[in-house]
Amino acid sequence: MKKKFFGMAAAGVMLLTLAGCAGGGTTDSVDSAAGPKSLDELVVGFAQVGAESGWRTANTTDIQTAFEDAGIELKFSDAQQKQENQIKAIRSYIQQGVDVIAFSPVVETGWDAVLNEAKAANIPVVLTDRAVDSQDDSLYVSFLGSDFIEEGKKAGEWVVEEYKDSTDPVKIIQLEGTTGAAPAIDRAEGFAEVTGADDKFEIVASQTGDFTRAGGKQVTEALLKSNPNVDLIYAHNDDMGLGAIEAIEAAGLKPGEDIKIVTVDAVKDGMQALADGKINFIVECSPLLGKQLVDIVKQVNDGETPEKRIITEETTFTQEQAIEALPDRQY
Ligand code: GYE
Repeated sequence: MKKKFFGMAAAGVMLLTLAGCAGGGTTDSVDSAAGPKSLDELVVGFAQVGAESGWRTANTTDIQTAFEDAGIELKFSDAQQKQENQIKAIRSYIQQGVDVIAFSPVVETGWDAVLNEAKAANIPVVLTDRAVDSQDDSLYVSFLGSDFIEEGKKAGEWVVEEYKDSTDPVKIIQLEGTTGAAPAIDRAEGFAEVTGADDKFEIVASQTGDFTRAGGKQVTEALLKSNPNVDLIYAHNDDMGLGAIEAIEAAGLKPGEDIKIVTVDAVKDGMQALADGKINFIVECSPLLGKQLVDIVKQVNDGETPEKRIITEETTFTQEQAIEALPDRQY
């Protein structure tokens, strides 16, 4: 065991040395002169956002399972929703000389420095789930995840349809995801684009609940006091919607009836609330990215160029559809 570890470490040093000889820092793919490694020699470092939601937990499990099934070693770190922790984890993966780094950036901006360090070390980076806002797209080999603007639009389209016969103003509270995170920015944008076409739709308050249940509850409690006549809550994820349900019930109102709720994700707890009529509509966002991430790692290892942008396929759910889908829902 010890011997094998030493052998692997020595191979890692050799790879780094070779990369150095090849003039590392100028390419964004693995040094092909070293040839593909066998899968049990590969080491991938994954820097996860945290464990803020049901979606995130399902995403972590799916990624860990996929790498285990593929027989590829996965180093895992949880940044507890802090960018500085994620940067530290990425730097440590660079130092350890992993073969590929994958991460889900907690916020969009502020990654260029650390991604340039990975590039200089010739370690390919894969973005999973969330995007970075960088001018330089040579800093990552592929971005695998959902189209969050599209998700926001789908939420908005349901709202437009639901209130199509109403001439009264529709007062909306928006529970935003983590400030500066791609899904928070884009889900707000897509929703505003669709509902903004008719000025009867009024976003009367919009605040972050940080993608957590506790955050959604707390923000809703406070916002219901200043906006007692709200018609609908648009939450950027199920967990915040589930928190909002608690706050609405505590205020003596009926979620799904007195105040309608639209969310994004479609995790089991959200789907149950939709089936129970407490949420009215959910836009799906799939956390099952593990197998596709493994495929990207294999392609990079084989010296192939993965697709730069891989968009996850997703659907939407009404109450009837949730009741039908629930028994087979994996997460
Ligand atoms: O919707 C939310 C999670 O980045 C798509 O992060 C992900 C989002 C997901 O906390 O529940």
